[in-house]
Amino acid sequence: MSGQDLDAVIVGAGFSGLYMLHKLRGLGFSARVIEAADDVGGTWYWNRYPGARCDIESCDYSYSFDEDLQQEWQWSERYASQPEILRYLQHVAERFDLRRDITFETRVERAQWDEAAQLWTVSTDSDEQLTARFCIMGTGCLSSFNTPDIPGLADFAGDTYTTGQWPHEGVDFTGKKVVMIGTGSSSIQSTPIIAQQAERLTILQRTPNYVVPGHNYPMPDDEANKVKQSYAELRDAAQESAVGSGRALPRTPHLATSLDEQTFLSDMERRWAVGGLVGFVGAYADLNMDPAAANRVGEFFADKIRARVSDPEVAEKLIPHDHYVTTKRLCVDTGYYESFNRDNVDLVDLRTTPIETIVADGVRVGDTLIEADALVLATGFDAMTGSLNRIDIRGTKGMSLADKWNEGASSLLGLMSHGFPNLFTITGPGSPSVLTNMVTSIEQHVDYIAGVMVYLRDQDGVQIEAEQDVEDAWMAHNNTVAQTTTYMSANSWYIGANIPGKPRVFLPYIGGYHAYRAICQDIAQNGYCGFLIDGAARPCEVNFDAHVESFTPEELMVA
Ligand code: NA7
Repeated sequence: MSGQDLDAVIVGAGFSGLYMLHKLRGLGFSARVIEAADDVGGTWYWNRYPGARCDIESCDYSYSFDEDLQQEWQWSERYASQPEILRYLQHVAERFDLRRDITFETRVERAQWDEAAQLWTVSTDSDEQLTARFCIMGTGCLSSFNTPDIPGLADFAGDTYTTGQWPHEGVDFTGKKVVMIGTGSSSIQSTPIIAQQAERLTILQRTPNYVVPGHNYPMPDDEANKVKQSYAELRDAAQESAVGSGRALPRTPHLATSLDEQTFLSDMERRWAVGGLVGFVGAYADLNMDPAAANRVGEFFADKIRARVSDPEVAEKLIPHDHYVTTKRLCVDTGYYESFNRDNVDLVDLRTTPIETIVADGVRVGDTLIEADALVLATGFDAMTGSLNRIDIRGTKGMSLADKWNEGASSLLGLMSHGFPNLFTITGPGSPSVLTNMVTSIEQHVDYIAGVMVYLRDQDGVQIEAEQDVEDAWMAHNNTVAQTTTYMSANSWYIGANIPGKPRVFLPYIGGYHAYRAICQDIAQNGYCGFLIDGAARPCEVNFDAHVESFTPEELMVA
């Protein structure tokens, strides 16, 4: 390599960056990971709030790339807690000797494409500069925390905690009055634990969410062994699944709207008894498409809330009313609703009484001061684009990626964006990512990116980038598929609605993991058409619609 430090710089040492490093090493590429934290883990390094846990079953939410790894690692619970996932990733880093190629406590600030040299120059906050043929972003989909713009936030005299940047030493809320803002997954997981400690916990809710029970349990040895013996089938099933999960419950072969009451209820009860989100998201062919189907399922959820929350007024406040089930990320709980049956937990509906201001000793909601010693911000993330836009990424002619995405993120397959040669985004906008089991999607992307790099190397090529026309076609396809669903109607972070001023584009690809994977394969089999190799475009006949399960209203009637 002349004038070049590495084949690839990888940003981030979470699930994406770790596997990318391992994969590239195995293919003979030189690579270095740059990581802001002082250890591996990514999302699972930062999100240490009490109760943080994965919503996908542990055996599913784990790497499949190495048989010995999956045989030797034993998960202790059905859904792994944050500390266990972090230990797993630390184990992976040790096992594959990854740390020697990771620079910790260093944040990438800028990445610039040098057109003449055809190299990326990556600059960090420690004034280091690395040059590499490829720059690969493993920056995560939910890693740029959203600090709400609430008047007086800086005036609060007590301690303020954000769920996505929780203190490593933990927080003891014993004897404290705690106010938590937000009722997404992070709040739903942490509420039961904070409620047990705090003298008083007040939850400030802007939008209630749909929540399914996790039914978490310690994994008995015989079940863990059974899982290990069936990993091959589990992983195969994940590859064929719309949500990239080998544990997804099969779709009921009837529409939610066509089932008689008794059959519908017994089907929903069966799913409820299993628990977990992958049993619900694809339960019926019409669920994500027909408001009537979503309402029927939503009413089932509402009745569950009424049954679990003793105070009927509180129960009604907790029932979602402004979006269809699944259109905002379904949450999974352990004891969330029961927390509201405690004497020391209050729920405030911000839609009825908004926050006026935060003051030194609490939060003023309407005319009432809610006293607080501690404030917990569980206010979410600038999803999918936040962490990419935080880096000053400059492509051809100095174009900034953030500027290109000013009107909405755009990429080919969530992997590459025209004007940014040799820059890959793992689970970038336009990829199935957050609508799937992230680990399945991450492994698919890493393998695919590595495949592109090997193809380029085999062709003696130097530069590859998305072709603008094909990128536009991909985004149009993504939008068309999203428009057929109820998802577009919700003010979700999927669409950027949680960040003031963020352009509204449906960010994740909603055609399903299996369809996405098949499209990627078609493109690869056609010589990676849709990607310009050293500036040369090739015709791309790949039909994006071919693999997507779609239903016309007439077909829905008979599905
Ligand atoms: P989420 O799901 O984005 O939840 C954030 C919550 O914070 C949500 O209830 C928001 O209400 C609320 N929020 C955000 N800003 C404000 C302000 N200014 N005032 C009041 N309430 C506010 O983030 P999580 O961390 O819980 O979960 C993220 C993902 O992690 C989750 O989906 C899983 O994939 C894992 P809103 O709904 O916007 O009205």
